[in-house]
Amino acid sequence: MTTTPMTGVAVIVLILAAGCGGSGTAGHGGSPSRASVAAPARATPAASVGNLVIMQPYLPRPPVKDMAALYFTVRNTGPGTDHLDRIEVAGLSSDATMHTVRNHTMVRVRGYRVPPHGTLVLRRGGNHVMLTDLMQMPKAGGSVLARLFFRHTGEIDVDIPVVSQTYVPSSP
Ligand SMILES: [Cu+2]
Repeated sequence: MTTTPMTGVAVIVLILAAGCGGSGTAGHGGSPSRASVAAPARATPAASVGNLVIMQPYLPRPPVKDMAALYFTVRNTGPGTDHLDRIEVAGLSSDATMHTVRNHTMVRVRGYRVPPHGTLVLRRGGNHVMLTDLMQMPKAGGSVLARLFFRHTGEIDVDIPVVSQTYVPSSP
């Protein structure tokens, strides 16, 4: 993903109000401004298998039970490309789909590429996992278990902390 220019607080509020389910462009039209461009603190790995490290997973507490989005970063320390083909969040939703944003419009994708010696970043305004028809309302401070299915590395289980709606990660 390319780094987007500072877009300001108004955009953040708009995204939060619209949530992941905002029809049209409002919910996915922009990215929150990055808090800092100076060397961010290195996040603690949440899970690691083979050459893949899952960093900084989070699920903002959704305003309604219809839909939630979750985000994380995958760091690939190896020389080979991998792909995230599927995600399950069995305790929260039977419908987890992968999306991205193109030309300010949310589009569903079949998966994400994890480049060699690179990172896959999911964040507001960009790649995200969307969960619909939630079985329960996630509570801030709790967590949900997600299983990520990578084509080459296989399954990685990740505990995803539920954070406040206003949470912005310090580093992607
Ligand atoms: Cu979405």
